[in-house]
Amino acid sequence: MAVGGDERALRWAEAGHAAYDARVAAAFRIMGIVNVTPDSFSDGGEWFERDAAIAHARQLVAEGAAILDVGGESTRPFSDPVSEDEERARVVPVIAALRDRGAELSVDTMKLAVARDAIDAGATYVNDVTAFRHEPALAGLVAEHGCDCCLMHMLGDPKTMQVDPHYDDVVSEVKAFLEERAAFAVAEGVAEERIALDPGIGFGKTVAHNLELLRRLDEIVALGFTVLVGTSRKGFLGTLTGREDPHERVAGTVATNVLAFERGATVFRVHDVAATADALTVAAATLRGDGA
Ligand code: HH2
Repeated sequence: MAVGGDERALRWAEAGHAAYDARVAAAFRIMGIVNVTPDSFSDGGEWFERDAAIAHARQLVAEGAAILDVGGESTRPFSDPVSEDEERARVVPVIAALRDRGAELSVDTMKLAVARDAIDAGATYVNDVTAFRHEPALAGLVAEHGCDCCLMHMLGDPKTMQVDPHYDDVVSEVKAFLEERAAFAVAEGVAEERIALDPGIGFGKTVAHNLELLRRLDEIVALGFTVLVGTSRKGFLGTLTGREDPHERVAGTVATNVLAFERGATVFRVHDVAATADALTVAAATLRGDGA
């Protein structure tokens, strides 16, 4: 059975691999996706019921998730926004139930009020796909509580982003956007080491844009911030492999995460935690040249 980072570290340490272990465990963090939504593109409705979401989240921790990303609003292409009350009612009880369960708790929201209640319930990470553009005051909230945050690139909004996206040079434009948003966050008081930047795979991007961002991810890593990627089960993997069912895109997801890891990304937002943990453990050991 796949095990969580800390548990894996303990087992390896017991087996006499203490040095190897600490370095591999520090190499990457897996963010397990907990969608408390009826309409997410790949698992919509599967975990909408509160107890099912909580049980699923615990399973993801057992599989190696260091962070749980709890979301109550789908951002899939063409999705409709959800009211603040509805989003709060979906995510806050789930976060409260997961407190002290072995993973850092992230709330996937663009709304200040939802983030505030999620933080009160135990979240210490805010994942905002608008990078503090929807509600700039979210940056101050993150700073005040010393939370981690993820700032993601998106072209337009979910309703319009996949309508003929265009860039002259996708990597430089995404990089410039992320650099500007990170500077904004820092100016609002967020510590640099609390910020992760995310190219926003699938958010206003064609298949070619997504592939170029992954291929040249080192250019975004060069900004000096933690880099997070979210390719999990996304449409471009289906286009490339012919797999229409998102559940069948695990191998494609793993391939992109290994490539992104090699280029310097260290946080991986995925549905399939066990497979990703195994792949990144092997990739980390290989790149470091260590023997197990
Ligand atoms: N992708 C999704 C949602 N949130 N956050 C970050 N930082 N990066 C991503 O790539 C990202 C994200 C979309 O995936 P999912 O949560 O599976 O679907 P939905 O938005 O339909 O709930």
